[in-house]
Amino acid sequence: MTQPITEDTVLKTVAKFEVKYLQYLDEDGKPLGKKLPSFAKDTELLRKLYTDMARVRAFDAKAYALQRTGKLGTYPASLGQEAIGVGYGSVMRKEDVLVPYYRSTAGLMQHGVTMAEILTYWGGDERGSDFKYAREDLPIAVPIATQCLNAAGVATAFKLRGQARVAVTEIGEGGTSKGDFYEAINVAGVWRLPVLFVVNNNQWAISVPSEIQTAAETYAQKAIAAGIHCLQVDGNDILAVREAAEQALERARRGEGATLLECISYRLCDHTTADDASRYRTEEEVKQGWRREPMRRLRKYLESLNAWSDADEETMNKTIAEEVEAAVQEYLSMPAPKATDMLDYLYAELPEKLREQRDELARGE
Ligand SMILES: Cc1ncc(C[n+]2csc(CCOP(=O)(O)OP(=O)(O)O)c2C)c(N)n1
Repeated sequence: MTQPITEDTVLKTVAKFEVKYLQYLDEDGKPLGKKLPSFAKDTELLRKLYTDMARVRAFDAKAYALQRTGKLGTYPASLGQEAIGVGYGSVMRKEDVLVPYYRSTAGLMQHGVTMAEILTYWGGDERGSDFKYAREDLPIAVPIATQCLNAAGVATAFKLRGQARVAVTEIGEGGTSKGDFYEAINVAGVWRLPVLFVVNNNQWAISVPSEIQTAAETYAQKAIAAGIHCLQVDGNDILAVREAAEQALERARRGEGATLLECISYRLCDHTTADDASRYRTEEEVKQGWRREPMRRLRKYLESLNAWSDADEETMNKTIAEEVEAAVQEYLSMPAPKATDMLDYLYAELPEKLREQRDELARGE
């Protein structure tokens, strides 16, 4: 009979871990403790963060409508998760690089990618990946978790060049099951890379709930195995997301390496326009999700400071509707791309076979 291995015989503890959780505002927008982050005193900034979340929400709704009328391809909305991308995006500098996944609309918009560019991409036109302002941000990744390795690569370049820049990437909690994710956090640890991995834990990977995606208690703790810093935050509390992201960026810029930030949120929408979430989750669960959503929470906090009114809301909605409409018009009125475009940007020099095909296309054969 085997003897269980116990403390009495051979065991000693070689490491202990804990994961910290950050939250400032409760579900009704009331501060939980006394010490808010210092930026929270700046009500103009809080109003901007609120407006930026509203812009993402309005944009998403429009994208949905465009898809339903055949004017856009499959689209993944961020309803209920706006605080994540607005939070980390609002503390990125221009010279930092965002390595987005398909649900990073909020982060992209914060980093200067236009709504028209995002529509162009989801309309199936690669010109949408040619960001005019955020020149060095990578294109949107649809294959799960590949963006994490790309971000580690970008961060390696920053480190080798001795630049104080950070690569920021975002991934769904389901995506953290992929090998690419583990490889990326591992190399980020070993090489002390200036990279921030933001996990959008919206509880669902299409129809797969969190409980059967991992046996770990948190997604944040995956960082511990990689030897990088980690924190779990309330992803619907923009004060928490912004503060945690800012500290992670500062740490990376100081040469102290990577951070994994798990942002706990909830996907209030379908996975994409091709999904019907009512087939795999209950109305009650979604109702619970609405109680915690990020916009209502910040609005209530702003109202408690007398820094937001119904009139502000009305003006904001009107302005945003106009901005979104202008972006839609820009997208819809784009001339079709040339057929040769699909080969022209593929290689520095086209291989012989492709050159022949390109010439054929150019002749319109
Ligand atoms: C390599 C790869 N495998 C499978 C898919 C199909 N797929 C698209 S989204 C998705 C679930 C992702 O869930 P999660 O990572 O939690 O992100 P979320 O969409 O919830 O933000 C899967 C499996 C894919 N896009 N790429």
